[in-house]
Amino acid sequence: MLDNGIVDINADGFLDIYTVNHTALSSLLLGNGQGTFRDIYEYWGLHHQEEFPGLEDSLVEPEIKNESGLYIFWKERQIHIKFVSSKKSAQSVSGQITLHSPVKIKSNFNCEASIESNLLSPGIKKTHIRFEFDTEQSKGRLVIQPDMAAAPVSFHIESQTPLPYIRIGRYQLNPSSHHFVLRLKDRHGTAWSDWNRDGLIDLAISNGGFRGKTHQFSLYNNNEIFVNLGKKFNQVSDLIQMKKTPRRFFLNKFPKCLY
Ligand SMILES: [Ca+2]
Ligand SMILES: [Ca+2]
Repeated sequence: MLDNGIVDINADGFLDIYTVNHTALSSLLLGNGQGTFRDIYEYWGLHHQEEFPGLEDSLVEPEIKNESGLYIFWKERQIHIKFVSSKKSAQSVSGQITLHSPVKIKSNFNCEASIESNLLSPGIKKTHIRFEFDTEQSKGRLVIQPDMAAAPVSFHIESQTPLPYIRIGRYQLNPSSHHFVLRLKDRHGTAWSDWNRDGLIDLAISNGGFRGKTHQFSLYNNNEIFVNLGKKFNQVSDLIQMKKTPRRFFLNKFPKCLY
């Protein structure tokens, strides 16, 4: 756990707890004043990516009940793509993954995968991975480890794979097209204040600096502000156009930025 906030989130007089830890699953724990807490993170709209709630990194794999599909999820800072099929198929299950990060293929079981990297700028690589699962087999898995877990990950799955077959994150949600982007936040710190003075405490989250290369990820790496609506938080960072930009560099040594 990297940071936490201990505040009365739901204004019932009892202190609650919110935790952040880089790209990992957070907790939003409502206290009852008796020393026990109820985790409501799943329900209050603080997911890393609105399109794919349940994408956050976890130590636990989503439960897969041998239902045929291409399961894509984060586990222990690695992207897992798991192929499950109840019958052999002549149709290939293949695609391409693009990341703005150096990447290692940690394992590929019943899956051919190859890396093609392009140097995007000093220290940042744009990496393409082509993969194809052996559909003669009932199971396969590709595990890749990006150097920067919060860098966006673009998928293009070939169109012969039906969209309901593609299942993303803990909730195994289907994407709306064969091209989709997964984006985890690199959440570092929290601050709580009743920003709009409506009696409900609101939340600001600071995100990491991509090792001093924030300017190359400016579309994805802004800090976040959430307004508390009572039983849900509403992301308003874009509405107030809060942008994170590098301000200063340290003497040409490690390119650390101040924000
Ligand atoms: Ca409370
Ligand atoms: Ca408020």
